[in-house]
Formats: sequence, C-alpha cells, structure tokens
Amino acid sequence: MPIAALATWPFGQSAVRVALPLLRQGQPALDAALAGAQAVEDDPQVNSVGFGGLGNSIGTVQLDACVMDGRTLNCGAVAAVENIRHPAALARRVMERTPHVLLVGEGARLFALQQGFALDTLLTIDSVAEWYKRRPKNPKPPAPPAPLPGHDTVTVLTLDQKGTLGGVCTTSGLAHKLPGRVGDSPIIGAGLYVDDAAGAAGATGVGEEIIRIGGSFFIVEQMRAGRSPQEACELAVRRVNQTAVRRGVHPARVAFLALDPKGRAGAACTAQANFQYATSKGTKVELVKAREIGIDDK
Ligand code: SD4
Repeated sequence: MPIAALATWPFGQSAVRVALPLLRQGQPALDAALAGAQAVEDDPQVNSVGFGGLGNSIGTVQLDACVMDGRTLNCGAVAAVENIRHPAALARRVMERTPHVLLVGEGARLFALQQGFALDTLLTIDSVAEWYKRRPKNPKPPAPPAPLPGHDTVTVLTLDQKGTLGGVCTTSGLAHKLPGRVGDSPIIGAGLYVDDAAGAAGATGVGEEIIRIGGSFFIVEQMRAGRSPQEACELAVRRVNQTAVRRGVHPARVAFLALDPKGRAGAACTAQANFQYATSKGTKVELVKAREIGIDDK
C-alpha cells in the first residue's frame, strides 16, 4: 500500500517530516498524524497553533483540536481549552478514554489534569508583542471574522501501510476572537473528517464559513460519490463562494485539503487565500500551491 502525509501551510512541512518516517516504519496513520501535528504545536514561531499561539480579544490563548481514525470513525475533540500545550493529544484521550466526542473549556482542562497533562503558559514574549501589534483599533462592534496573515491551522492527513487514514487538526483559532468562540477546527465534519471507505479532508481559514457548509464532511461525501480529492475540494470552495455571495461577505478566506484511500491528494482555496500544503515526493518534502477559485471562476 502507498503511504502518504499531507499538512496545511508551509509550517506543515515539519509535520510531514515527522509523520513520514513513522508511516514508513509501519506505524498507524493517526499516530503519525498526531506526532506531526505536535511538532507544529511545539514550535513557538508558529503563532497560530499550540505554544506561542496568539490570544483572543482578552489575550487568553484558547485552543481547538480534533482527531479522527478512518478505520473505526472514532474521533475526539477539545475546544476553547486553555493552558494545554498539546490539545490534539488531549483530543485523542477524549476519543480513547471517554464515551464522548467533544469536551470544552474548563471541563477539557480538568480532564487534561486528570489525564496527567501539565498546565503550561502558552504565551511567549513574541506572541504577546504580536498580539498587541494586531489589536484592533476600535474593537466594538466586533468585526466580521477574518484570518490575519500567517494565522492558520495545521491539519495533517495520513495514510498508513495498512490502508488506514488518519487526521488531526489543531489551532489557536482566529487571533482576537471573542472568548469562548469555537471555530471549525474541533468540529468533526467541519474542520476534519476521515473515513477509510471514502477519504480524508481537512480545512483552514475562516471557521464560520467552513462550519456553515459542513466543509470536510462535504468533501469526503463527494469522494464517496466517485469524485477525485481535487474535484471534491474544488466543489467545496465553490459552495463556500456561493454561500458567501448570498450573505454578502465574499471573498471568504477558506482552504481545503483532501487525501483519498489510494493516496491521491487534492487542495483548493478561495481567491486570495494563497493556500499551500506540504506533501512528500519520494523522500523529499515539498510545498504545493492550491488552486484558487474566485466567485466568478467557472
Ligand atoms: C478557525 N479555521 O479557528 C481556524 C483558523 C484558521 O486560517 O485556520 N485560520 O476558524
């Protein structure tokens, strides 16, 4: 069976570099995806994921993450959780050690403590400085959500030697979001969906627009109906565009990434999203620019 690892944005290259050798050793897809995502969570230079993530409107870092196993459809998620450096690993514990799928806020943090996770500060000197720099001049009324440059989610999709797909999505969400705001990233079917029988998909960009169309589930269902990962991602972007036009909020900034059970990749994004994803070619990790689809594009 072919193995594969894809991850969103240029910082996804470190995730692919960590995930690939694990997949080559025969490790399960979800283990590899999680290890890859964790490398990005740990990187203080990435100010949109895990440690060093930018704070919400009151400067608190609240993280969203989820995991999904394509063989069993088991999944777990945490949302608006504070002080946990590895929220994707916590999401996996929700999947494995509770009968639930999603824990939020203080409940998620208590569960983390119970599971032996350490509480940590996620702010760094640089992320606090950047937070002040980006602070809206007039924060009231709240502006419509828009991802700021360089503020993005890491979604890692993997295919292991046994043909199982795995997916992990982890983010600190939109900078300066309202406290308690939850984006698409921890919502199964929105930020991530994985099913060995059809494919895996993940999203990044303005979470509200992704939730509205059930983005990742939509893409997986398109693959189930016979569409390629590329066709499925493009259809999802068109759906986002249609919805954004109807609501008068275009251009919505959204990007999708997909992987099918044969190891074929696809990606597409809305105009100006400038989305790139990391993938492997032989032993090399490379960046691929996704096709941009504007509201007038056929
Ligand atoms: C969110 N989708 O919280 C995330 C943020 C993101 O590019 O991916 N930004 O809405």
